[in-house]
Amino acid sequence: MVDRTEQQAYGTPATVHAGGEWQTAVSGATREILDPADGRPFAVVAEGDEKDAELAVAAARRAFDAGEWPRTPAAGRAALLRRVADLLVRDRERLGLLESRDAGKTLEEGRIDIDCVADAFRYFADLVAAEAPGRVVDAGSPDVHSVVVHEPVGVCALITPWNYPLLQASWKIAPALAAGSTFVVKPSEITPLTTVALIGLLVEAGLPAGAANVVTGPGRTVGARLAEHPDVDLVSFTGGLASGTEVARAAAPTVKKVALELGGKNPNIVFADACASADGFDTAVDQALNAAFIHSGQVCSAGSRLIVEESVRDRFVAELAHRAARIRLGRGTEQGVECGPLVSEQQRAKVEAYVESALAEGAVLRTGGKRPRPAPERPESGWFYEPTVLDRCHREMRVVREEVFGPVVTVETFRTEDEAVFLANDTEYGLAGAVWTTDAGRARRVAARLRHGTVWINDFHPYLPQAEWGGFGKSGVGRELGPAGLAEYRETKHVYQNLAPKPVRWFAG
Ligand code: TXE
Repeated sequence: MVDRTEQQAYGTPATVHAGGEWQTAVSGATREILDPADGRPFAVVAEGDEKDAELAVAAARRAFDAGEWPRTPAAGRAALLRRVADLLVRDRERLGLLESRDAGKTLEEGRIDIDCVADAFRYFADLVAAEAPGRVVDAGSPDVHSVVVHEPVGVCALITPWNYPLLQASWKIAPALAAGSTFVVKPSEITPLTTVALIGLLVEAGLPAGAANVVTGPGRTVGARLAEHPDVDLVSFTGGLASGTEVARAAAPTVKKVALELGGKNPNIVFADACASADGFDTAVDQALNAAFIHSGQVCSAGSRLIVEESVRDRFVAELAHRAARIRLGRGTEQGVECGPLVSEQQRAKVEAYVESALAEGAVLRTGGKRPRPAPERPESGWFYEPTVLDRCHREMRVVREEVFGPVVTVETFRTEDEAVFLANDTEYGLAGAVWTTDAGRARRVAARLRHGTVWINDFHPYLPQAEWGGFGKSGVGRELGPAGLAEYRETKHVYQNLAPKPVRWFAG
């Protein structure tokens, strides 16, 4: 049973938001949101279905076709986005805490997420504010004025996952609004709270009614209806490969624009030269730890495949396992905790099954591979799992090929640069990868050969709002962030104006 006072303290109503109104789900259904640290409910949201999706799409359609937002000049749209960023900063503690409780991350990670969300709003505000209104094209005649303009794509369906709930929503919402589009967002059914809260901030910032709508509820009802809806012009999805292909299939008959961000199986290549000095070794191990275990590995760009040069493998893996075993697991809001639980019981069961299959296929467990002992900061009812290092892995293993999305790193080795590149690219995904080396030439050569959307050299995980994010292969279609992340939410139009029209006389009559 949820404590109503606690729910009110977070300020997230148990309603959907369509057409500028907060309202209960049409069916009246609700869903309890569980805290992954103890499995207990701590908030209630509306459990929408297809009917709520219908209402929200109709509202977004009206707001696009007849509302003021798509016709608001760029400076006005940028000003609103900046107001939203200021409100996010004002509410950083509340939202950071909400994200920590909902997604099971540490409070500090929750706060950092909110900072990154504010940065995304500011970035897209600056981008549209600085843009030229169109590109004049030389039509080869003084009697023709030809210009290419970018217009909002229309009604956008935005479907988001549970690992970075507000951050992933903001990478879609901020550019959609910057472009002048309207939207319906459907957050993950298990982590909807900060997205609902963000809609409140958009309303407070003065966004016209109907431009922003949120429907909480399951993917198979709300999400599927949004993806197939004929009045939706674009669907942008972040989540797993299986659901992403479903979304693409549902969207196909209406030929809407589709953007997909579907995760990865990301290589972290460590050359022996990077470990030659004590500092170099310490840094490479520290970053491999961060790459694999931040947010319990529930990160689309997690460095879940360590590909290390054979000559340093034993030393590297021993130190990695030693440090992984010392990571302090617990409730994200507890002082001193470094890593939270997995997001759900199902996710932990999935991780456990992958580790079991890896051991059956011959992997050697260096640390982890089980649930931790319960402790005051780590109740038994929470969905915790120990950081796990699996040595002696090879490319045929399921754990090496499929996205585990948990605190599990596999170790493969190489002897030559070619072999390292081969292993790194030996995946159906292609989201991100890293190379560690002190040889600048090798770093650039390897980076150029990696078939991944982001490549880090001597680093892991940083992203920039001004640089595109997205994947090769089955990691997705399209890009988020950067100018391309704005372009997703636009249509391109060529306007050709003849200043001196005359007959063409193609036809004699
Ligand atoms: O995500 P889903 P799930 C991976 C990770 C995880 C697996 C499954 O490996 O174990 O995916 O996780 C909505 N039509 N990632 O099941 O299903 C759903 O309601 C429309 C990678 O939690 O992909 C939610 O809002 N929508 C990842 C969103 O899609 C549908 C992040 C994502 O849920 C739908 C999360 C449908 N048919 C999991 N089915 C990343 N790349 O960041 C589901 N949804």
